[in-house]
Amino acid sequence: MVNIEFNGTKMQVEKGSTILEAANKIGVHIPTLCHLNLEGFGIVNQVASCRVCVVEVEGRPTLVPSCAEKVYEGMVIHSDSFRAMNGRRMAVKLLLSNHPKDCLSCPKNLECELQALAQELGIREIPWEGERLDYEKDNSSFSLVKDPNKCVMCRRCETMCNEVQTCNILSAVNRGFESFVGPAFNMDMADSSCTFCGQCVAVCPTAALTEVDNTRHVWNALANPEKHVVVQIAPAVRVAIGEMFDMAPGSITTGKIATALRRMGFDGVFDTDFSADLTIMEEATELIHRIQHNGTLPMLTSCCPAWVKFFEHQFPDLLDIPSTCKSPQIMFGAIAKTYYAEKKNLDPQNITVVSIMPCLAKKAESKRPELTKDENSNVDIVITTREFGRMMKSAGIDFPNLEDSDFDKLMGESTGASVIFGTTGGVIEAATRTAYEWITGEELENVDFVQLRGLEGIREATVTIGDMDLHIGIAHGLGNARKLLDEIRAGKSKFHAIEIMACPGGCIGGGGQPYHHGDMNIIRERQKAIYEEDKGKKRRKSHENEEIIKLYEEFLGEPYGQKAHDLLHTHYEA
Ligand code: HC1
Ligand code: SF4
Repeated sequence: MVNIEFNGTKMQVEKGSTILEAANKIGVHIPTLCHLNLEGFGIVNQVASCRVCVVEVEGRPTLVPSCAEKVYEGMVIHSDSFRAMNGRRMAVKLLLSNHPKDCLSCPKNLECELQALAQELGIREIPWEGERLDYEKDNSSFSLVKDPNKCVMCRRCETMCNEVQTCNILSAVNRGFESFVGPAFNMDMADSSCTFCGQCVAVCPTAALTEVDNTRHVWNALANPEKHVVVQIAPAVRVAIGEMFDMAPGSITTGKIATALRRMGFDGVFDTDFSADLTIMEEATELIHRIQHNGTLPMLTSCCPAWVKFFEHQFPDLLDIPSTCKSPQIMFGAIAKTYYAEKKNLDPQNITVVSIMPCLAKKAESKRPELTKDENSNVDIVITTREFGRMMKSAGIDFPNLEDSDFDKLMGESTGASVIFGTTGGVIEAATRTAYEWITGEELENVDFVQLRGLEGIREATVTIGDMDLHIGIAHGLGNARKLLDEIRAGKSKFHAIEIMACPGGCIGGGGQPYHHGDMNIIRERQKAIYEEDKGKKRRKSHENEEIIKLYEEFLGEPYGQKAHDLLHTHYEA
């Protein structure tokens, strides 16, 4: 411990802390911009580039950045002096002097951290009109938009992409005033090896990186009387969307979502959880098949599209490792435009499938050539949780006070196994529940495989199923995934099955979720809510979903059979 004096109060703080950490511990607020503590990964973006957190230290000629400066014995700090406050205001004014001031129509309006800082620091005028950057926006991808003119060089996206995700797409382009963060040579994002995980978007403080906004396409479809518009909602959305309406993180809002979607005018209100149960039918069968027929092991889950892009780009020699199952979002599109169309006597051409996903990569996934070549089995429009929240706001929907309702029949039933898809560890737990009963022929009484749960970046567990010990690995965050993949490549993997999700926490931490600013407590609350929803379900194993049983009886035939192969499985390309 060291003795310091902070804003006139003497105290002891841990040796090695930064001034900012000391301030946080004693409840003194110092504003920050570039600083980002990715607590769950033990990674801190500490570039000290924005100078928004400067404080005065007695005996020092200049103000010092509190995020990078460590405390020492006898240090006397003032974060509330005129000089310190003025220094912070100056830093923000300088950032604003060359920032585009189109706040009213900016995609980050009211969610921008620079705008919030200007408000917090009471900035009412920007005395200088600085030179502006004038770069083209990068609209090349289906997932994200890059606007270099709004980049404040905080480097948060770079840390996320390079250190957490190990994708190494982003770095400083150009020098000095001309600089911004982008891919090498400022190539189009679509031409880079970007996975579209959207984690850079999740941590960008301004609108330099945002999601592609598809909301107008949804409104247009809803306004088109020729179209029968069905919607699916992903597992993780239901435990996060409430945050956009000041509900506590982890509020479970499944019933309110169904009501809101009906009010917005959707003709069919359905659940991706339904097709997550369907995925388990196929994936558990595939796993058992691979185990019993000396197939390629380990088998890796394939429902996370950023993860799929990652292994296609970075591990092209391992394309036979992932399951061939399409993701639940894409399986939903395939069933909506075939089985549902048949049952409802609709022309698939007139059905528009909308997905509400916590994820930016789901937008790109829905446009993959092999998943769109048959227009009668695809997803048409993908929006994120955030876009959905904004749509409800513009429609004047009082979300927190909506009554609950159920999803529609045919593709609306789900089990607890599908709900847990939304968190890291959930997909493999769901598959294990089904594989256990199918392999042993016995009823699984305790469905809670708690050893597979948690938020550790890499987890492993052994589950005994009959006379077999099933070795399971789990990774979330692509940097963690890379470690397991390197082991497989080196022939050292001990696992039979591995679940990988690209985003920290799994889909609950997706790049399209309400901004959580790296706060792992929010992720924890969302995760708790997922397991709570699972616990409350009448059925908790995918193969007990009665609508899924009927779907196989009436339409698909056997799991992993020919029709299922044609509609529900895919392939990967390097
Ligand atoms: Fe996910 Fe999935 S769990 S990938 O995280 O397998 O996005 O929520 O919809 O498809 O079900 C996302 C979530 C989601 C799919 C499912
Ligand atoms: Fe990197 Fe993911 Fe952002 Fe692409 S979307 S630049 S992979 S963090």
